[in-house]
Amino acid sequence: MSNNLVIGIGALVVGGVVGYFAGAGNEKIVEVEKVVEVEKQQTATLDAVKSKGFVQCGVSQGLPGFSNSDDSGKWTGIDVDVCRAVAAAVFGDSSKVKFTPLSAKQRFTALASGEIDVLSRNTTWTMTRDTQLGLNFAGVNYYDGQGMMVPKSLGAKSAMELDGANICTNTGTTTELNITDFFRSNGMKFNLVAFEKADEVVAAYDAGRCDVYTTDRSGLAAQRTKLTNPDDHMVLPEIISKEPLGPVVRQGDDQWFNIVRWSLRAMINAEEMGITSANAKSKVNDNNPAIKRLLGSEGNFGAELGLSNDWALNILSQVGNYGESYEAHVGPNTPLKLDRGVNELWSKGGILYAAPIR
Ligand SMILES: N[C@@H](CCC(=O)N[C@@H](CS)C(=O)NCC(=O)O)C(=O)O
Repeated sequence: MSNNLVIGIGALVVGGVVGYFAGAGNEKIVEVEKVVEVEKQQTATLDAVKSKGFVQCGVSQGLPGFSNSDDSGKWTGIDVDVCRAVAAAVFGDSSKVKFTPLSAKQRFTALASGEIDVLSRNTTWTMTRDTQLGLNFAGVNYYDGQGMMVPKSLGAKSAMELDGANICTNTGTTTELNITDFFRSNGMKFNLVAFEKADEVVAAYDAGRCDVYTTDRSGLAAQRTKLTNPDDHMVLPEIISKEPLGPVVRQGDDQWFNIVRWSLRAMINAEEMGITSANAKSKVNDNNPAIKRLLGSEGNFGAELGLSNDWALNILSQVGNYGESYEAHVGPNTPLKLDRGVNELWSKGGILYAAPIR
């Protein structure tokens, strides 16, 4: 059904372009070729993923709570759960996913070149990334902001006391840009020490090569756990930027974009409806029609994505809702100890607000 829809749209665009270029000779043919290419891309990712049998997901090289692998090679984290959710939606099996660890610098090229199908790697949604890289952000799975960590022995209580500091961070990030804005706009000097690999940043900071470690505050919570003496360090109160982190896909394949976007939304909507990994299967015939639509016993929502109608049931029973994922990987009972804060549902005072399934 969705294939027919896509072909319909493709044909419409061809008509429009031919009309526009009528009488312009060769340009007409070139433009039509472009449209056919666009039409192919519209379903290309789902078809390619199905035929290879797994989703190739780009993640970090190791950020506890977000995407991290243990000694046996098992990946866990809230970003990993987004990848598993997409696999559950497509295959009915959340294990049909492979992970590509990427540095911040490598990530967008890996996605644009087709090396990965989706990037789920604590990546900040910014206007330039959205408009200039041929990519689209499919949502936000963690609202963050940039912070600064210092050794307690430095004696600083505020970022405003850091004039002249040596600051460690990662290359290819929004972090580098924000820290520069912050110091310049406050008339302070600083020396940036930037590394490509996150563990190089941790090692340099731990060895005392920098006075300050700056990154997303969730990243500070994660990387702090790797320091020799985590309790000897503190995070300063200032939040110097907005870092909405979320999964990214290539532009030009709306079907795949929708699959990733609605997989995340299904997890958020499920939490709002009280659907968990433990009860999802028993709620299929619930009296609430919104629950029935989400779990596939009413409507045709999976088919409209090019999937089966139990797409979200598979996500929820195998991966869980957003809150379960949060609590398991980054919440107060994990080493990161992050309160829900703004990442709480809108109905509980946070800003998580997923469009409804209907
Ligand atoms: N959210 C920022 C920063 C992302 C980033 O790369 N942060 C580092 C520091 S937390 C990181 O992910 N390190 C883990 C890794 O590279 O494996 C961005 O999108 O530019």
